[in-house]
Amino acid sequence: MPREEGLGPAEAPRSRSPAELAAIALAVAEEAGAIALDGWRSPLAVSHKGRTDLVTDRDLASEALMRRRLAELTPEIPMIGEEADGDPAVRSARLGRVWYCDPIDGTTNFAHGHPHWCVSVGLLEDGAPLAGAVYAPVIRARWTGYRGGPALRNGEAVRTSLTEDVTEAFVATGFPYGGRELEPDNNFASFERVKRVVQAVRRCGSAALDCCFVAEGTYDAYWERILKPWDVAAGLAIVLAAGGRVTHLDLSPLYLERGKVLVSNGRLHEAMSRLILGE
Ligand code: LIP
Repeated sequence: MPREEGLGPAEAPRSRSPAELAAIALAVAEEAGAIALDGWRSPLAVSHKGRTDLVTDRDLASEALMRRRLAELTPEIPMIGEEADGDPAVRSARLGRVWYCDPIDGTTNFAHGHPHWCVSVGLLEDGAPLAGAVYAPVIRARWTGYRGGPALRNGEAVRTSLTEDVTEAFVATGFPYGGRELEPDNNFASFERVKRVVQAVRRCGSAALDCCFVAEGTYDAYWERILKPWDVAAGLAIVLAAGGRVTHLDLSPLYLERGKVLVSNGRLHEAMSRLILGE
């Protein structure tokens, strides 16, 4: 079918397997993670994209490495990164394969010397998660996953949890930058409703890591209302490979540009959706 003009690059050849692409994602994440780690708890050049939305010189160096290496390894696949929002035509096309990369997910933690941050390299195919790798250098953890394959943590297979009772659930969430958004986008009411029912709620500050913790069964579910595609492109591929479920908060099929992400072990998904939405 001829592609309409202005939809971005021609559809990438689908020659590489998801397994090969996950291995490429991990190799690039490890190189970028080493660059970021070198600046962790060191003097940083920090600037503000918004009142609380930070970017450091390490975010920029990590993303530059990602862009260079992915162009070398997969020249046929475009890349969208957090710090250079990328060609809107590519983001809106939802066709073919596109890398979505977060050079440091958990930038606020990183900038304050907190260990909970990672590098995330995800691949979407026609808008859906195909493969991904997340590398958290300080905690020495690497997760990979791809469609039809296993989810791995440091080379060991992982699966989502078996928790079925929402009152026993150990879950995570996050809040948008600024925190001045109005309800429901500030997530305050959802947090209160969930907190009153589940066993515990964590807010650790990295969407990619929160997804990986669901994939490995540490968390039973995670949700957030205002996320960018690069925050979760890799993490969602890993959750799906681990047998988890991924939707919007209202259980509709996920379109990453909309944010409003709910991931879980599948067993708790509908109960979590009702609590989050107050239904
Ligand atoms: C962060 C997410 C986190 C969310 C923050 C921010 P960043 O991404 O990982 O879950 O709560 O608001 O979006 O900006 O550190 O790459």
